Amino acid sequence: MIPGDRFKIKRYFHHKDFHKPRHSQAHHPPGDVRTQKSGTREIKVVRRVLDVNAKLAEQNRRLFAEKGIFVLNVMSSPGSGKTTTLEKTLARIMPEIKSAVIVGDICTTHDADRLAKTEAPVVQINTDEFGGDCHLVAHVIEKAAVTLDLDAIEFLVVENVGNLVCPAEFDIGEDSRVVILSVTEGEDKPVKYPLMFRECEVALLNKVDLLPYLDFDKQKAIDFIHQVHPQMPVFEISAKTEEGFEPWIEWLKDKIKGKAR
Ligand SMILES: Nc1nc2c(ncn2[C@@H]2O[C@H](COP(=O)(O)OP(=O)(O)OP(=O)(O)O)[C@@H](O)[C@H]2O)c(=O)[nH]1
Ligand SMILES: [Mg+2]
Repeated sequence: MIPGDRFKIKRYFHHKDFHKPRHSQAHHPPGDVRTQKSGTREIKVVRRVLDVNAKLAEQNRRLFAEKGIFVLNVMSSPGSGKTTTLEKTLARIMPEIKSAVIVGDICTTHDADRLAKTEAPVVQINTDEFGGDCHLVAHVIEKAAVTLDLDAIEFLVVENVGNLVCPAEFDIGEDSRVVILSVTEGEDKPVKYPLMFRECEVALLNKVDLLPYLDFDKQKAIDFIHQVHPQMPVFEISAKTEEGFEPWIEWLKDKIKGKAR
């Protein structure tokens, strides 16, 4: 068993058109990598997990390319505003852009319940019963994705598990990655968790409506982002008020249209 073999999913469908019977195309790479421990052996095992994941991510990428689906992986610390940003984003781009969501959490279906109100088909992945993986991996995404009607969507957004570290290490076959940093987290997160900011294409600086009440130095945060990822586009937004949403939505639509069949 590899991390990510351990999950359960719950599907949300609002339109019968989106319904498609699940079929078992699960990949089960050989070997129980979790049982091997310590020293150089552990390093080899970790590398093997990443190698296996990379292969499965490439399979996902080929599948999504075949279907002309643009896949976005949204990552951040817990509570930065991933779900709120997606609720507001989907409300703006649907129904023009046919969208679906995969959402990863350790426990609960709270986020899926919220996102299902957008009328996008939503698949919730929970990792709790099986050890609570703190990130999504490629073959979990594949299992969730094949429950969707991939011929009926052009945009698949994945809300990763709230965590600023591990999700950045796992390719899931996405086209692009977005990191959300909220102004309540402190300016220095990009330099404390550089991999996440290096690996993402765009950063959203969220909760700017709270700036008048905080000591947060916005320019300092942007400078830290550019220290680890020079020229990274940073969109300043409030998912609550939708301030600053236009450039973000424009960026996203361009990306989706660029991938269209
Ligand atoms: N003031 C303000 N609050 C926000 C904003 N965006 C999100 N919030 C609030 O922040 C809290 C967390 O937002 P979520 O969207 O659930 O955050 P999340 O990143 O999806 O959280 P996890 O999935 O648990 O990691 C909620 O109470 C939101 O209402 C914003 O732009 N401004
Ligand atoms: Mg969320």
